[in-house]
Amino acid sequence: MTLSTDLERTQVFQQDGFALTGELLSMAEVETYRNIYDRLLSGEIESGDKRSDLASHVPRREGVRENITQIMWPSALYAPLKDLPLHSRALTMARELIGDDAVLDFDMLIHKAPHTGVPTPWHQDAAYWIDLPDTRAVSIWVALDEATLDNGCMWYIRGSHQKPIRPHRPTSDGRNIECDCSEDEPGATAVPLSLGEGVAHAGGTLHYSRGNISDRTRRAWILNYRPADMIRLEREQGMDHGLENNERMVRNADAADAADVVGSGD
Ligand SMILES: O=C(O)CCC(=O)C(=O)O
Repeated sequence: MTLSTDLERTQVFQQDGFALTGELLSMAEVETYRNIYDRLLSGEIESGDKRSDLASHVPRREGVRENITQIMWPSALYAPLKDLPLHSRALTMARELIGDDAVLDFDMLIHKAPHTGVPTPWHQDAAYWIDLPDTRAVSIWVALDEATLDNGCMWYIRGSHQKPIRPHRPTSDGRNIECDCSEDEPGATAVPLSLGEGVAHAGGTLHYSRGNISDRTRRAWILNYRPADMIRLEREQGMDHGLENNERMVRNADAADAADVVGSGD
């Protein structure tokens, strides 16, 4: 995908449910973020209950702490992040894509270590979230390593955000959620990225990534934006994406099967 203007990018985002952002970080800036990322991963910067395994339902190989490490709210765990360039650049991109009232809802890290080989389950982010009257939302997924098919680049189902949210269910250990989908579905598109590049997806866009079967690490920084009024509504209802309580479940009524309705997660 080559995009020449901002207008085209917004049109692609609205039509397909995802769009390339282009470069958001230079190589030197990527190094700064990698350093902080690795300090979070090693525990030098403490993440407490904000750290979990996005594929905890899959048996782990010996010596592997998480199949897929997810750390919610890095910007809350390490305050200087807010003064580094990514948050303001991603905010500008989010406002371009969903409107000037967009503000940061939450951020997170998703890391796939070499040879962990476990896919991120197919899901729509909106299934983790409570119902809101204004569903505009954008996640900006930023590659701190080259993202390829072999180390787990993102995959999307083009146009899926325009269809009803699919039924989701808790993963077998109840700690994350998933839905039925596959790379064989029409519109399935892999999005390899170079270092420092990003891809933006909508809250209703079906996505997943393959397991990392390569020798290389796959570090992604993800920033989520939605209208300020909707964030206010979410917070009033106790929904803070793991800032206080890092519990993930099916929360959106449309995505919940009758049996799975649990007040419900990212
Ligand atoms: O990085 C991944 O594998 C999954 C990312 C994801 O689910 C998201 O950004 O919402």
